[in-house]
Amino acid sequence: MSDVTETHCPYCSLQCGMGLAPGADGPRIVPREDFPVNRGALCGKGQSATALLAGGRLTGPLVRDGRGELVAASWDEALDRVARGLRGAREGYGADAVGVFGGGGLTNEKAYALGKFARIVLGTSQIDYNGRFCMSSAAAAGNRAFGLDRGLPFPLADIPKTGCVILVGSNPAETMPPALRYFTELRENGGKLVVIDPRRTRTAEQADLHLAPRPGTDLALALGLLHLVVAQGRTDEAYIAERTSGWAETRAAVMSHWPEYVERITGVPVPQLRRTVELFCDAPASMVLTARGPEQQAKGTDTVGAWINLCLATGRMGRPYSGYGCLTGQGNGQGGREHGQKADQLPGYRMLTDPDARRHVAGVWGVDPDELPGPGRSAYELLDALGTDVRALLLMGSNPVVSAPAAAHVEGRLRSLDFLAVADVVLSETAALADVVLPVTQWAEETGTLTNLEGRVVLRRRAVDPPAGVRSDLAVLRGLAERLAPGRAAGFPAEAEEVFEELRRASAGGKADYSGISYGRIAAEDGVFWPCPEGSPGTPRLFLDRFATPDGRARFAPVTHRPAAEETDAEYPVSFTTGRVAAQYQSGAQTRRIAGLNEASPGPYVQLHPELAARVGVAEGDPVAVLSRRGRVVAPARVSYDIRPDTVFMPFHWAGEGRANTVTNPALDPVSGMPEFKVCAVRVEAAG
Ligand SMILES: Nc1nc2c(c(=O)[nH]1)N[C@H]1C(S)=C(S)[C@@H](COP(=O)(O)OP(=O)(O)OC[C@H]3O[C@@H](n4cnc5c(=O)[nH]c(N)nc54)[C@H](O)[C@@H]3O)O[C@H]1N2
Ligand SMILES: Nc1nc2c(c(=O)[nH]1)N[C@H]1C(S)=C(S)[C@@H](COP(=O)(O)OP(=O)(O)OC[C@H]3O[C@@H](n4cnc5c(=O)[nH]c(N)nc54)[C@H](O)[C@@H]3O)O[C@H]1N2
Ligand code: SF4
Ligand SMILES: [Mo]
Repeated sequence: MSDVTETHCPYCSLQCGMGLAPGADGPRIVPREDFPVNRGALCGKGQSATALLAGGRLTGPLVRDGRGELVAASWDEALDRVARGLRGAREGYGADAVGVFGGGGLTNEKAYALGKFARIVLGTSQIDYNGRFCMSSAAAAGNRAFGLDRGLPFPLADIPKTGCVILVGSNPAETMPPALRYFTELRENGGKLVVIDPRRTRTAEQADLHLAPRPGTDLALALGLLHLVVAQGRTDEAYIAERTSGWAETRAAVMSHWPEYVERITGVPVPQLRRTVELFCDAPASMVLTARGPEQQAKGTDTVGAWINLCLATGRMGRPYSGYGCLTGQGNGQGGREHGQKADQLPGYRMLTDPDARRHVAGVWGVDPDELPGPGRSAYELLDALGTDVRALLLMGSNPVVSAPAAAHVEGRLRSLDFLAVADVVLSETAALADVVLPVTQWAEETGTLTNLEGRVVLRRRAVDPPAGVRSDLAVLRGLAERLAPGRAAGFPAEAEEVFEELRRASAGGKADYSGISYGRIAAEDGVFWPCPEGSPGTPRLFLDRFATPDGRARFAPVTHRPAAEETDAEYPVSFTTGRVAAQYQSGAQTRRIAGLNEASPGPYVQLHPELAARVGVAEGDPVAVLSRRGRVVAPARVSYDIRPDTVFMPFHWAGEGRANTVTNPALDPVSGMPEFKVCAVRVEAAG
């Protein structure tokens, strides 16, 4: 028997396979060359992930004392305090005065248990999670067009086999380095890569063609490309007739988006639009992949809809090596949105408003369907309501003080709560505001499943023992259920596989059907793709025969361009956009505590073009202030030709003076609730 435990990285949605073997100073990472997604490769974050098992993490519960300090406490004391805080809000103001905020990094089992806990222990409708900030627009557009939302409708291994990929607002060279290989292989096979990003990123450097639109204009860009497709007679009329609905209205909507008009909106020259259409349509098969660039906009759902339109009109959806896909982000960005921590959702991607869904899930939970609350608010709306009608919050797996839009406002809302409990691995900026901090086990210390960006359900296995003072999220929910609804505590087992077995039943017959998946099968098959009803082999490729809509046809979205929620003007003349760097993860709560990653990326910066830098009077490394209607941040200038002169970029991984989200606009997409992280209007000044 080998002493290597096969498990997965704690961070992003690639869920790279890795092995852990016992070493002299804690576990040692050994590559899993046979795991198909990453074939042994790991990025710097994955390679250093064991560091946080040893140090920099929480090792015991903390409660706020009479002097306002967080001090060590026993688990009983901490859980009693949380139960009191949540019960107090409920008794004083009603069940909806208690909020729950989850995360897309939580395992399927945790996401499932958290949703169940909110609905049948707390009885609140006020639950949502950080996935709203991540891929909710792509999810909404996918549901609208295909009747189903799975990030990629095919495995990553299909990418090298297509002829052309348009990668829209995605920077895998930094955000999923081991996946870059699929794009390299595509080009080695003669396929073409088009990258659309206002910045010339390390990903854009690899492209055959790089389009650099003004932030927030992807909707116009996609419509402009489809206009050219129609004008050049390159639509696939047989496919449109056989497999889609709604083309006539969409075609009409597209016709007003002339190339010259689109060039004016986006700043992308007409010849580049034409070249993109050529590359996309000349290839026998092609793909459009979006990530946060086009999605994190107040029109993200319509924007993704427009990219899907392009795939449908050219007959490139539900055919081999073709189609639209969204690259999800967090470790369980996919599964976390399927099992009920979303405001409107029940397990198996069922909807809370559907009477059959309520009956089925209430049956599994052993409660009356009428007892289940209705849909609650989306994530930002929930954060915005803290301290007003939501008086107490249980937060598990997110750090909104750094990652929410208009973060200074959100921080104020969190401070105005009557009671805040945070379950986390580390003392994040948000945990530091809590009345009670519950320290939880991490990836390698616990078992659970996650669903990666391909829809592949993988099994993270426990490889090491946690420190004595920490408990798993599942044990935390169990402990709280015992205190708040003892008769229901048995429905909250601390053992992950037991939760998964119930999740299988709850998801059976739903869109995200996991009933045929078991821990044993996942281990034997390198993961299993949902939908997977009992007896099914799983579904690596979706929609080859029909779409998941009632009539089996994909629906076009008749969308037209609209401006960003906040356009530039004389007072705020520059576009502001945000994103990621390779060595830091999200709010940085975990990665800022790892020495090697901090050396690689020690702090925030403002990327700006030499022309803008000269106008403002700053040189490389000088402090620059970025001001919006929400607030002001300061960080060193990074002067670079790799960005449009009318745009500045900041990574959002840091707190304090360089917190990018102090500046961002919380304008929400009306369908998905996605905030406009990728564009707002700012003024840039020298801060020296
Ligand atoms: N190193 C690292 N990796 C990560 C993460 C991390 O925090 N750090 N997070 C994970 C998560 S949760 C996610 S969601 C993914 C995100 O993965 P990505 O979507 O690849 O990451 P971002 O950097 O947010 O955005 C991608 C690109 O969008 C561009 N962009 C900005 N505005 C616009 C616009 O208006 N239009 C277009 N077309 N592009 C625009 C930015 O310049 C940026 O290069 O990464 C995952 N992987
Ligand atoms: N300006 C700007 N803002 C953004 C974005 C952007 O592109 N620009 N991107 C948005 C996106 S896509 C995302 S996904 C969000 C993410 O932002 P956050 O939701 O803040 O994500 P993380 O920083 O990963 O926070 C996860 C927290 O949970 C803890 N944690 C990790 N695993 C577990 C666990 O198993 N249990 C518990 N209880 N805790 C755990 C971590 O230590 C950390 O404190 O940020 C969004 N914010
Ligand atoms: S790409 Fe993502 S899953 Fe893979 S090692 Fe890096 S952070 Fe981990
Ligand atoms: Mo994300």
